[in-house]
Amino acid sequence: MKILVINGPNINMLGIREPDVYGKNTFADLLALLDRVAAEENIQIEQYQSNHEGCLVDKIQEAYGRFDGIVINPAAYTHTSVAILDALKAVSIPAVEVHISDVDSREAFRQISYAGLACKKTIKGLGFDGYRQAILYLKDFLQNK
Ligand code: CA2
Repeated sequence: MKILVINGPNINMLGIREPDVYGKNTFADLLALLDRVAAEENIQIEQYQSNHEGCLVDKIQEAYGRFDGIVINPAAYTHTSVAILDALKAVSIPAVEVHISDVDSREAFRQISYAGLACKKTIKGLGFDGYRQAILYLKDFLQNK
């Protein structure tokens, strides 16, 4: 089973600012955590981060025929990007949307998600554990489909 984990803009800055919103752990901590989860669950994962919308679209397209599932935190592009929504629909790979913070209790513009419209599930407000839960959800979904 192969899962692609995609993170959008500024996620690579985690732990540097706004620890009250996103926690004090760094992006390197997140990468290491997910590598550990994958090893424990016997899942192959690839992790990708970009600050560029087109690169995220390219990566989703490249996943077609190569990955069984996608975990995606499109970060700010969640709330703006029809291109990412269309790419997820185009490849039709089961996807789970993750947000570290509870976007529903923040500004109104963060309560709109385009990417989420193409996802099986959205996990928000659980910090880094949301990514772990997304991987476990996809594992279960893919094994029982
Ligand atoms: O809660 C989430 O996971 C978000 O996707 C994070 C995005 C934000 O734009 C979304 O609305 C919710 C932001 C990513 C990280 O941004 C940073 C900002 C300051 C310092 C470090 C990271």
